Amino acid sequence: MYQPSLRLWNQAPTIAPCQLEAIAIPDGELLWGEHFWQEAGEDADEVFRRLHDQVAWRQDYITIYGRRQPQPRLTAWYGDPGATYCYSGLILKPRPWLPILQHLKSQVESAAQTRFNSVLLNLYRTGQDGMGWHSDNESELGRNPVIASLSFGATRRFVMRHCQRRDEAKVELPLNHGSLLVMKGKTQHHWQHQVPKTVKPVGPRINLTFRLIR
Ligand SMILES: O=C(O)CCC(=O)C(=O)O
Ligand SMILES: [Mn+2]
Repeated sequence: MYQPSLRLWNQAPTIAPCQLEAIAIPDGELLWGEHFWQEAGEDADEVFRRLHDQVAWRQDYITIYGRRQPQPRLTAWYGDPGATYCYSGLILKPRPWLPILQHLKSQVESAAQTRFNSVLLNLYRTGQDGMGWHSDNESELGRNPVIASLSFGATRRFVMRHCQRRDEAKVELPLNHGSLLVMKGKTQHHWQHQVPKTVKPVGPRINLTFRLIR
């Protein structure tokens, strides 16, 4: 699964406060909880089912090189009133919080020791759904945003590359059922990330990225 040129998540992790492991990368800060949701004593399968059934999933369209095409995944945007988010030419007005999302938010806030007011959800239906290279660096996220990424369902590869130093080894994390990855500090200035498509048969995956819209 891993390529030798990649820096792996489990190289010399150190335990940080809030029981997440710090992963050392240049020009960025990552915290990782491989079994975050299970360690919180919660049922990850049940969360997947509830999110799958209760979230108002939508198919958005984006224009790439003049061609309008469906995003290769379903999405949803929830948050406090006024937490409007613009990315890839889309303007997302928040839906009001569902109880399940409020519960997830409070658990993640206590682990990441910060406050969030919104969440972007992605549903990757099959391996043909994915997300291309990008940074979460929209102006409404502020200068050094904390992005907390919670995953349920099938494990997908999450790959990071340094934007300025292409000789820097890529970082790859298998974002598995119940895992939490927090990206903070200067990470969004210096790194891009993606969830590559795969021809391997994989089941559905739901990812939530909690954010603070300023
Ligand atoms: O699905 C993931 O793990 C990544 C999602 C992501 O990068 C985003 O929503 O901006
Ligand atoms: Mn992102």
